Amino acid sequence: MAPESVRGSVASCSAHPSPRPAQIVNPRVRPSLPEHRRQKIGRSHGRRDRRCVAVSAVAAKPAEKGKRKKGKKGEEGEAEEGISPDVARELYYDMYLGREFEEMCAQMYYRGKMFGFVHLYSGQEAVSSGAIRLLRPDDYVCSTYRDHVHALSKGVPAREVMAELFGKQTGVCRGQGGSMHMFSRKHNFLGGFAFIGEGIPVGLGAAFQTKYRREALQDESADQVTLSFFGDGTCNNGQFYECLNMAGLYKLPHIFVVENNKWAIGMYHNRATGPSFGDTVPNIYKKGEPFGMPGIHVDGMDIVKVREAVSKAVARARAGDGPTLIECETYRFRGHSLADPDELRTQEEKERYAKRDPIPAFRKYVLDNKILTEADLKDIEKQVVECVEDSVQFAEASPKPEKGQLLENVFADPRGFGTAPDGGYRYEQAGFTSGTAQVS
Ligand SMILES: Cc1ncc(C[n+]2csc(CCOP(=O)(O)OP(=O)(O)O)c2C)c(N)n1
Ligand SMILES: [Mg+2]
Repeated sequence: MAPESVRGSVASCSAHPSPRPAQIVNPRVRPSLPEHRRQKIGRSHGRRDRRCVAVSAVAAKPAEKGKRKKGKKGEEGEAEEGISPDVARELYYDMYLGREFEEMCAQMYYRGKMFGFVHLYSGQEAVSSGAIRLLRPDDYVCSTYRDHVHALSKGVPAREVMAELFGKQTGVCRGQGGSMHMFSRKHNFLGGFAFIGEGIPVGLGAAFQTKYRREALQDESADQVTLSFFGDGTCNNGQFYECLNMAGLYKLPHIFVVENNKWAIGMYHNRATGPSFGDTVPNIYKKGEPFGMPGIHVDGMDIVKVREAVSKAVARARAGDGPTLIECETYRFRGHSLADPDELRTQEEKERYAKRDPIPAFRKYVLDNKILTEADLKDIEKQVVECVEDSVQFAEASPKPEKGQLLENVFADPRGFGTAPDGGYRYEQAGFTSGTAQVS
């Protein structure tokens, strides 16, 4: 758990002892999904909760040496009697944070505070919060270029994500990564990746090292699982199949989480992807079985269902039973990136999915089932707004990276830039990075 964990009463949520990863059942009473209703919340200026710098990655403690969880009632992967108020608070906070954070990113991008491409996650929050908030801090997550919200769910502080987007030294990658390259070793967050499919083998590698440590090095504490996220368009990339094969072959503790938002930039999924034999439309989840793993289809706009599916997959992976492929049907509420005018998707389609907005749906669920009150939810919303505003002010006030940082983390030895007339290395000269470096 991140030490500087926050959240006020939700903060207390992450400060609660979490004896187990919260479990879900299919609730007996399912509320009908509400009409899309974007909650208008007033911006509260001047009130900043300084604690709002981390959303700790939840959950259970790492397994004791030699013990593998095997899904007893109330344990990982097993259904219980619904969602507790603490878990509901945490999930609502996380989804709401994801949405508010991204909406703020849009504002800041259009004000010229961010550079390059910025891909927002709005609409897909039930997948990130439903899957990642189940994990232990020592589990791994591998993301895509749509990575801000995954990072937040994994516990990277909002301040550090926003500062990274601003290209500031206090960013999670010290301002050197930017939107598509969030990475945090501390949070076992393996990165965002600009190339589609590029992250899957990285996630797979993490799962392989866990298995290797456990079986070859006999380290019985090695029971971490890895979740790799990627989109529907990415499923037509060869790396996906190579990784399915290796994960199935070695029974790796790896969960493939497909965020099927139906579009790959401007390409409609059903136009680009062939159906399985006997089907008329593509079903990505069916690609699991030929590689020796269960393939699950889940409503990715329903956080309860996502958690239930991922919980079972996590229990399976932790128990040594291997990988799972989970296809979450979801939708992005904005264009592919903030540079995309989003003219290819029909208004009818956008409105249909807007009605299934996962945030009001979960809000209604917790109210209908009397898990939380309206006042609880409003309190969470207020805290989130303050947290996001705080992250912007923090990013704004942070220093830019030093120019010398340009030569860090590069493969080439900076001494390869040659010697200067005074015998020193050019890269050591004042102003070396301020113009075009002349290599002698
Ligand atoms: C290897 C590679 N090929 C092509 C691209 C260009 N590209 C960027 S995003 C994208 C679509 C990906 O769609 P999907 O996997 O469905 O993810 P989504 O954006 O919907 O989350 C493509 C083809 C790329 N980034 N990397
Ligand atoms: Mg897609």
